[in-house]
Amino acid sequence: MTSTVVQDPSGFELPADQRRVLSWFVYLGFAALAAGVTNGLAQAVSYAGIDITGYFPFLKTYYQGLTMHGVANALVFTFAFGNAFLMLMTARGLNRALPGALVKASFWVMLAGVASTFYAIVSNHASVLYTSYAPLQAHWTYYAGLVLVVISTWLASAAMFVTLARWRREHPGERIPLLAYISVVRWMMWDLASIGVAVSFLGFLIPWSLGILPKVDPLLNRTLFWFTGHAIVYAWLLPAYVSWYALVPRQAGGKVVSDRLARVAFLMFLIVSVPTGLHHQYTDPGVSQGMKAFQGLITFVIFWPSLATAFSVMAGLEMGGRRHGGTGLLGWIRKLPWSDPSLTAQMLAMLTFVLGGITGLINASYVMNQVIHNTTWIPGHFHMTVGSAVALSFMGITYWLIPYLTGRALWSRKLAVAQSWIYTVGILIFARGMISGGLAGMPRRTFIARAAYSLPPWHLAGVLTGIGGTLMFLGAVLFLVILAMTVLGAGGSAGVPTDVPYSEVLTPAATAGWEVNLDKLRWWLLAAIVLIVLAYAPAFLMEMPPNFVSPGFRLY
Ligand code: HAS
Ligand code: CU
Repeated sequence: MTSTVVQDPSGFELPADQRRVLSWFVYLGFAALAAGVTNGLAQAVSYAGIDITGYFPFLKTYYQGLTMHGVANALVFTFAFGNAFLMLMTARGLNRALPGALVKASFWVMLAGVASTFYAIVSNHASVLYTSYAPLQAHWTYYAGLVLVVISTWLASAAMFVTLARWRREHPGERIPLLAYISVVRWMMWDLASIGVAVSFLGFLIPWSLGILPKVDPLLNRTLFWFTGHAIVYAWLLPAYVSWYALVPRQAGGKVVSDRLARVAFLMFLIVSVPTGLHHQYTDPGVSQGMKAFQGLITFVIFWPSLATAFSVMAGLEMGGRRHGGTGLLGWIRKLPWSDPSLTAQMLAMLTFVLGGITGLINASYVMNQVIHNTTWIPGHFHMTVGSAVALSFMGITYWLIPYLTGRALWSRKLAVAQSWIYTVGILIFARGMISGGLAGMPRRTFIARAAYSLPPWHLAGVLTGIGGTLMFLGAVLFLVILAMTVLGAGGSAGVPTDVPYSEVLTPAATAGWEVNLDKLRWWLLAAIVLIVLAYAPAFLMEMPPNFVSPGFRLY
C-alpha cells in the first residue's frame, strides 16, 4: 500500500518562543473551559431539580454562574484556542515563522482582557449573560475586557496577514497553500463580523456603564450584537473545519478530496456569514419583517457550505477507511483508526454536528422559530454545535498539538479515546433532554430548580439534561487531567509528532483557469462588504437616530 502522507517535506519549524506563546494560548483556553464547565455542571443539574450553586463560593446568583459559563466557554476558550491553532496553521501552510511581536502582543492583550472580564463576573458586577443585552448593565471592566479579547483576535489576524503578504512577495503568481488560505479567510470573515460588537461596546455600552452616556438604545445594541453574533459561531466553527478539511484526512489515511471545494466553502463563509444575524431577532419588535425574511433566506445559503463540507469530509474519511481494508457500503467506517484519540474525538464531533446542523435549520425557519425561540431547544442546538462540534474537535486537535508544541507525548491514549466517547454520550443525552424540554415550552436561561411552576413533560427532559450534563462534565474533567499529565511529562517523549498532520490533496490547486481567481482575496472581501451593506444598511437606517431611552438596570 502506498503511503498517503507527506512527512514534513518542508522542514518547517516554528521558533521556540513562538511555540511557547501558542501553547500558553492553548492553556489559557482550557483554563477558561475549566471555569466554564464547572459552572455548566450546576446549570445542567438544576434542570433535574438539584441546586448545587451553594457549593460555589463566589456565586451570588444563578445568572452569575450562567454568565461565567457562556463567557468562559463561548468567548474565551474558543478564541484563545482559535488564535493559537490558526496562527500555527498559517505559519505551517506558508512554511514560515510569524511576526513574533504580534503573536506575543495578541497573547498578553487577551490575558489582560480575560482578567478584566472575569474580575467583573466573579465580583458579581456583570451578571448580564454572554449576549450582554442592554438594558442589563455590567461594570465597565466587563465590556472593556471583552473589547481586549476582540483586539487580541485582531492582532492575531494581523500576524497572519503580515505573514501572507511576505510570502506573496516571495512567491508571485503562486497559489496560496490550502492550509494557509482557509485559515486566513476565516480571519477575514471574523474581522468584518467583529465590527458590530466593537461599535456597540466602544460606542455605547462602555460610555453608558461609565455614566458618560445616561441612556442607551437596547434594540440598536441587540442588532449590533447579532451583526457579530451569528458570524461568531462560524469564527468558532471554522478552526474545526480547517482541521476537518486539511488535517483529518491524513489522520484517517485519506486525502483532501478537492482543494477547490474547500476554498469555495470558506469563501462562502466569508461572504454570507454576517448578513444573517437577524435570524436571532425574529421575535424582536422594531425590526422590519422584510429584513428578517431576507436574512432568513440568506441563512439557508450559509447552510450550503456546511452541507458540502459534510460530503467532502466524509469522502476523505471513506478513502482512509478503504485504505485500511474497509469494504462495502459502510464497512469502511469500522476500519477507520478509532484507536487514535485525536481522530476519534473529531469524528464524534462531526457526528454530533449533523444533529446540531439540522436543529439550526429549524431555528432558521421563520415560522418554526416561533415555537422554540427562548426555550431550552436553543441550548440543545448550540451544545451540539459549539459545545461538541467545536469543543470536542479542539480537544481532539490538542491531542497532537500539545505534544507537537511541547515535545511531551500524550499521556494515556486509551483514556483519551474513552474521554471522547464519554463526552459525546453526555452531549447526546443532554441535548435530547434540552430539545424535548424546549418543544414542551421549557424556558432557557431560567433556574428551573427553584422555579415555582413546572409542566410534567419537563421532568424527564430535566433529568436527561442533568445526567447528560454530568457526563459532559466528567468527559471535560478527564480531558483536563490528560492535558495536565501530558504537560507534566507523564507521557514521556517517545513518538511525539514532529509535524502538523498536513494532508495531501487528491485534486491539487490549478495554476491556470478560473480557479486562480479564488485567491484574489481583496475582491472576495469587497463582495462580502457589498452584501453586508445590502443586508444590514436598511435595518440600521430604520434604527436611526438611536432611541436613547433606557437607563442601566442591575437585577443582581
Ligand atoms: Fe446556530 C442559535 C441557525 C450553526 C451556535 N446557534 C444559536 C445559538 C448559538 C448557536 C450559540 O436561524 C444561541 C444564541 C443565543 O444565545 O441566543 N445555526 C443555525 C444554522 C446553522 C447553525 C442554520 N449555530 C451553528 C453553529 C454554531 C451555532 C455552527 C456554533 C459553533 N442558530 C441558528 C438560529 C439561531 C441559532 C436561527 C437563533 C435561534 C433563536 O431563536 O434564538 C448552520 O450553519 C448549520 C449547518 C450545519 C450542517 C451540518 C453539517 C455536518 C457536518 C459534519 C459531517 C461529517 C460527517 C462525518 C457526517 C448542515 C459538516 C461522518 C463521520 C463518520 C465517522 C462516518
Ligand atoms: Cu445564528
